[in-house]
Amino acid sequence: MIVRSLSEIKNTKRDVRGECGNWTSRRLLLKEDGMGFSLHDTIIRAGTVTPIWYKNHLEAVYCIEGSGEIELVESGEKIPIEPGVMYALNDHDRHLLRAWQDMRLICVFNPALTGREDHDKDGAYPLMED
Ligand code: 9YT
Repeated sequence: MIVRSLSEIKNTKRDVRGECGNWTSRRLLLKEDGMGFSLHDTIIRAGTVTPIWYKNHLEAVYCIEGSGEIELVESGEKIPIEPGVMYALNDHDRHLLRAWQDMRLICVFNPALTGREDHDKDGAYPLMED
């Protein structure tokens, strides 16, 4: 069994700050943990807008703190995000993520991230080999 707490991964390689400065992702489970998905406790900074397009991954996101919105690029639809709301990018949906307040999001990625992935110019993560 794996038991891991947020406090023990702070300031380790599992604590990743996006180059854009908009988010910090604390990666509780990674590919090396063998679960078939990765699990992140992510903070999105208030006042930021992050373009995201996970072409290579599926992501489910559950908001537990703060507020913001998703804007789907293709349709223009805007979806409010607040504690208790989950969204799943089951169609690799290209979107803008806006945070009105600091948002704390629990994120699950399939396939699992390997550790240090950061967004590329399109807001995607590459598929990494170990
Ligand atoms: C919601 C979202 O995708 N935010 C960007 C960071 C990402 N969730 C991660 O690596 O934890």
